[in-house]
Amino acid sequence: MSYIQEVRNAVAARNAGQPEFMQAVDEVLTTITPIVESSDVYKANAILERITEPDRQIMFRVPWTDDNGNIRVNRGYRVQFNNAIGPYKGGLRLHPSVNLSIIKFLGFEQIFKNSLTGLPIGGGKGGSDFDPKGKSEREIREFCQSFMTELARHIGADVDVPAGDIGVGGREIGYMFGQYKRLKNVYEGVLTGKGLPYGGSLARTEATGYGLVYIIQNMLESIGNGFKGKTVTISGSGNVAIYAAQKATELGGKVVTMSDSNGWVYDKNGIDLQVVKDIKEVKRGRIKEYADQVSGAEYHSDGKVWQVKCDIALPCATQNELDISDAKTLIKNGVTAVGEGANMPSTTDAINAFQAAHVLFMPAKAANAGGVAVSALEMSQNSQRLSWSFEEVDSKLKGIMRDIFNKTASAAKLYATPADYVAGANIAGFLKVAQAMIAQGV
Ligand code: NDP
Ligand code: 2IT
Repeated sequence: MSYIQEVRNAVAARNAGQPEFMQAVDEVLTTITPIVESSDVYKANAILERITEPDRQIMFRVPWTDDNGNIRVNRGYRVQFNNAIGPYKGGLRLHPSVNLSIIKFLGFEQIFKNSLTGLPIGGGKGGSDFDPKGKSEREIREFCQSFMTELARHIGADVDVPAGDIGVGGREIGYMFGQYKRLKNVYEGVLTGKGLPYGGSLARTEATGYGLVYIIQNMLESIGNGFKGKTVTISGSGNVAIYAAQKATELGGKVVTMSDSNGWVYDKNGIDLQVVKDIKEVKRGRIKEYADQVSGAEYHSDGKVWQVKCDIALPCATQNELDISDAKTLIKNGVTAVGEGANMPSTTDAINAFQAAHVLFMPAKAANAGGVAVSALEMSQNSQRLSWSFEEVDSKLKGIMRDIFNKTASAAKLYATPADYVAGANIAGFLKVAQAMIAQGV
């Protein structure tokens, strides 16, 4: 049995009942085979065994009281996966589906994504099975404070720097930052995605969506193409989806769909983002309201946005939201490019189908790295006690996404198949972390 197969089996045995984590591990192990088999150094240093086992996995009780005075308990997580190239860095997710498997898949992917950014950040992730939907401001605040009361002892500006993810935006980061400061009496860049008056970076809100569109533009330009005149379908209507839609529209694309967990909207005239922002960022409402406000727009509570004919598909909601039958529909309808704004939104079968059909496919680790890259720029600004202009951060983001595209494309060409960006991103991300781990000893 090959070294990779042995490690794979051992990881599966040790992590039974963690399908999302195994899905992420399998994808990486399969695609880095040419590197691992090219030298004994990886086996001799047990790099695969070490990179698949988190440095530590923290699970804790988060008690809070609801507006009726009942005491409620959720489970909090922080998985500190790998700090070979920098402090642990990765978001916090608040969603009822959160469990150890999901946090570990996200933390594992973050190692390679953060490496690809070229910035000094390790991989981590956290969150809770708390459901923010329908909670009052006071309940959100109390939950965030209670969550941070435990998390504070495990993090720090040079140790582990959390940020937002599903269910965590500026409001939640603000409450968590306030609680950290109260407990530690230290003013430091311990979280990113902060508000602008207290150390946040301009362009962090836009960064993941903008970065996604920048790298897809780079990928399309490599075949003499671009967003101009293209029909774009987007899933989700949160932070990533909204700013991907904004930049895709600015570059001349027509975004015709957005969704949330209840349903999706189709607007043949192109989504009016002001309406979406008002529903989602101001009123915290449902995407259904878009069709009530915009004439000609359709709302569907069944099916998915992937049934709409498009040139470019950008899944920006959640893991495994695009499966093999969605991929087949997209291919049949002539999709030319897919970019993953969400983490692991495409199932393994769907990725294989896109690649077999020669659809340009940019995986999450490369495609959505703009968010964490600007988080690392926020850390730099905090350390320097300076803040950069929007234009400065945005232009750095563009450069970083271009660099990620070049690294991913050249690793694919050198070690795998040209335009196999899944292999390219995994290999390029892995090599830097593995070299750092080897240099630092066991
Ligand atoms: P938000 O909470 O802002 O938005 C999430 C969106 O996805 C909402 O429209 C939500 O709908 C939908 N969604 C979430 N879970 C599900 C589900 N189980 N089924 C259907 N729809 C769902 O999160 P973000 O935009 O920040 O994150 C979206 C994705 O992007 C995630 O995969 C995240 O990990 C990834 N990502 C985020 C980054 C960031 O900087 N924020 C950086 C890199 C990746 P509803 O409101 O109904 O739940
Ligand atoms: O998945 C991700 O990269 C994020 N949610 C952003 C992490 C960060 O630290 O900004």
